[in-house]
Amino acid sequence: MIVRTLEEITDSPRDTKAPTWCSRRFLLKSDGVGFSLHDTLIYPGTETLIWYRNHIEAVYCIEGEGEVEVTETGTIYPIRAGTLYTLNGHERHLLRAKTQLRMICVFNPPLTGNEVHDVQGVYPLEAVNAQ
Ligand code: 9YT
Repeated sequence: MIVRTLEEITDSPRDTKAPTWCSRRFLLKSDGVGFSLHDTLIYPGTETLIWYRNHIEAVYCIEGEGEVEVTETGTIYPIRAGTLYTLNGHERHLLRAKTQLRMICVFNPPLTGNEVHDVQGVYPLEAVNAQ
């Protein structure tokens, strides 16, 4: 059994920081469970371009208010606590946080731990220096 707390992950190597978000990565590829699970904060007033070409991500909002726009269609979905969106079509999207969003994110295949988006909003299939 794997047991971890937010307190021990915060500011550890499992806490990945980007300009518009931070991601507390509770489960990673090295844990061997077939997915990764993250507690992510999206900072208020930000917009992030994301495109998971190599991964499926499910995102469950537990705090905050914002929206996600599918760039190909322009469709906008509001996000608030209790909203789940799943990028099962590898949709390129813009994530906007009106207030700080707290999201529980699950990735398949699992992230290795060091991924941050490149200029196209993409994570490589496997980042180097896995934790
Ligand atoms: C919701 C979302 O995709 N945020 C970006 C960070 C990502 N959740 C991660 O790497 O944990």
